[in-house]
Amino acid sequence: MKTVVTACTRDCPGACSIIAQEKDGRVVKLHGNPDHKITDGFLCKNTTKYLENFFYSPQRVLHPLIKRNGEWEQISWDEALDITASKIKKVIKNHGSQAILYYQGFGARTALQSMNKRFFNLLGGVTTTTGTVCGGIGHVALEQDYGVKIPHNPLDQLNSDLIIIWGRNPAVTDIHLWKILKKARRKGTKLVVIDPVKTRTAKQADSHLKPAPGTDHYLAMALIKIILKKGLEDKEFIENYTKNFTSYKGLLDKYSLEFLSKKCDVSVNELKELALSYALGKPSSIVAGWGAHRYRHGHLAFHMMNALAAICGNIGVSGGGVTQGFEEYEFFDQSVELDDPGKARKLPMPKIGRAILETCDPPVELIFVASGNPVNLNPNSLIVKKAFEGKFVVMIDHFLNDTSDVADLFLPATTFLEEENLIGSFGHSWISPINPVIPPQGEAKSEFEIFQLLSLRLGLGDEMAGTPTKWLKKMASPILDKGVTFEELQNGPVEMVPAHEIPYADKCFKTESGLFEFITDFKDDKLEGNGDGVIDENFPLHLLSTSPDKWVGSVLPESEIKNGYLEVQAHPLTLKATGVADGEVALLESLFGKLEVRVRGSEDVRCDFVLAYKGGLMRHNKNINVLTGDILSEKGEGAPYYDTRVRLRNLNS
Ligand SMILES: Nc1nc2c(c(=O)[nH]1)N[C@H]1C(S)=C(S)[C@@H](COP(=O)(O)OP(=O)(O)OC[C@H]3O[C@@H](n4cnc5c(=O)[nH]c(N)nc54)[C@H](O)[C@@H]3O)O[C@H]1N2
Ligand SMILES: Nc1nc2c(c(=O)[nH]1)N[C@H]1C(S)=C(S)[C@@H](COP(=O)(O)OP(=O)(O)OC[C@H]3O[C@@H](n4cnc5c(=O)[nH]c(N)nc54)[C@H](O)[C@@H]3O)O[C@H]1N2
Ligand SMILES: [Mo]
Repeated sequence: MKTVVTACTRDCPGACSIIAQEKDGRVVKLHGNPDHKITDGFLCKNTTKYLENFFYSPQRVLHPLIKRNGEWEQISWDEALDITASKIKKVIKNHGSQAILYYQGFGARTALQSMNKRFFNLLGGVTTTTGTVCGGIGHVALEQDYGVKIPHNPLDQLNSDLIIIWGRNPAVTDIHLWKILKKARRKGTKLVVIDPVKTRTAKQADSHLKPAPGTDHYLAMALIKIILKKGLEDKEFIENYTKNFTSYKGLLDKYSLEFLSKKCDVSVNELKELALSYALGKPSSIVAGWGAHRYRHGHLAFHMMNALAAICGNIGVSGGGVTQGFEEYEFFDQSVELDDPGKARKLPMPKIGRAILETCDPPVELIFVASGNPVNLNPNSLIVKKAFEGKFVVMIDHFLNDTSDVADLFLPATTFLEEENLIGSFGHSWISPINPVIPPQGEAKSEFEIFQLLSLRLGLGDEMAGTPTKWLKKMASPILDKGVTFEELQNGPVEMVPAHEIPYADKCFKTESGLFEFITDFKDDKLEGNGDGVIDENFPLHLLSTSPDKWVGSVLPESEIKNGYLEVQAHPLTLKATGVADGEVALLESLFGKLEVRVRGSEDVRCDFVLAYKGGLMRHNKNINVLTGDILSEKGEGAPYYDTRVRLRNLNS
């Protein structure tokens, strides 16, 4: 039995370090690696079952495929690469390199994927995406207020008196963070959840506030008003380290506490209780998730969380702060990607379908998708599908999915058990090695090799030549400069920022003023509706579509892929008002599409929204994104999925 250290590359903050066991040429078991302080020697149930559900699944594609007359046919790598290279040449000759769209999803975020970008830059600059369908909206606020966004090490949460888990469901989406938070609770830390849904996390917390969707900024403003009224603010911090406090107070003065409480639909008593415990916690921390991002004005929620932390002096102290995502490429030298050669064009990821359809001069002719399933996971997926249908689409993936339904060529990729790579994380600051446990299954190739082979066919071979080790060493040079050897990096996970290094501990901020900067104003007349300030009364309910427990993104185990209906949850009063019975199939409609769904009555949700999971397959009529609107957030070029308004109708009405 041989063991190899590798890491999970799936779209999750864990990026777990794994010890894989190999016997007779087969990977037989995956264990968590105890040499990682955050992922700490255990794996989620999805990864524990990775071998049977995904790696050795008969559904995994192990040979290049081409679609002929609507059917997939196996072809050789030579043929697949020749076809791809000649398409690239032809499109560049007839329309220029901008007519190629490179779409990189979030299915894996490894270091060597920078080489994909290098390849497309070497072509002369292609069309890529700007903005994101993941975070982004709140990041703008964090960067504006602090200068740069720096989260606290998850282990620093153990030093908190009180933790607000804000728009995040770590019991499902980040089990290692959840384990740390539960440990903090056992030591006496109070856990408060702010979420419109009574999630698995909320059920195990000390208290739970259930605001109306998209109203977190009002909620935070209410907390701040109460704290200021009681004189519990940290005057020293405000005076010495912040800018715009007077204007910010002026902004607060425009709203009464009763108004704010009504807006977020949380009682003044509950607000007072949380305000006091947050202000008296020495320190208190905010662990924010992706829920509050997914609104057109999601940046305001983050501005106000930041303001709350600043008012109480909870910035720059151990156990404090506002922690959101980490940057997975932060520690790598990304100059291998090369600079934009000047001709690169960018289309907004949250509106990718519409943008492709509207783009001309030159129009998009060839689309390359790597580790993404935009036809499933991007908003308004019917428009995305329509836009992709007219183009030649090449994709690199492990499985056929909704995007492969509109693809022409499928190139099978290796996984983290078959390739050499490195990976950062969006949940902590560790870098983990990815090492091949066994040779690639079937004819799968790493993305790195695929782009090398294409570059040889396009006369760019010299620019992409070399082993993965050569390029990884170059990308890891900032890490090697810190005294870590490359061998250490290959042998096991490395912590880049220790828990005792506290963000903004010197109280110096990278803003222009060098101070923490409060937001000074916002207009709340256009915050509602489908992005235009107008609420169409025909579509009274928000549509929330969150991360499922049983799968990650849109990669479902076979047991979850079945016919039937997408299940959604609605409050019993919503069912009563719409004449839909618990368990019944009903029609869910938005301005963008309609879907038959099975409705479950649940007290865990509020009356003003319907709750579903992301990632169900379109071909089984379970893709929630046929309903979501492809609008852009006010800031940050993000996707405000949860602003989509829907109505629920009895099928017989
Ligand atoms: N309605 C709704 N939609 C959402 C969200 C939501 O909350 N609600 N969440 C959004 C968020 S947060 C995100 S990040 C996006 C994710 O959106 P995507 O990144 O587009 O989707 P995923 O399903 O995570 O992954 C895409 C593909 O990557 C493939 N893949 C996995 N590993 C590898 C690999 O090593 N190599 C290659 N080549 N392929 C690989 C998988 O098989 C999968 O088909 O979805 C967004 N969409
Ligand atoms: N098992 C599993 N784990 C995953 C993923 C997965 O698909 N499956 N996806 C991964 C990805 S790509 C990401 S980005 C992360 C996301 O990680 P999380 O942010 O933890 O998860 P989400 O389910 O996207 O949304 C978080 C919560 O926000 C709440 N919410 C919705 N609207 C509001 C609001 O207006 N205010 C507040 N306060 N809360 C609101 C939702 O009810 C939900 O419980 O998870 C990752 N982990
Ligand atoms: Mo995400």
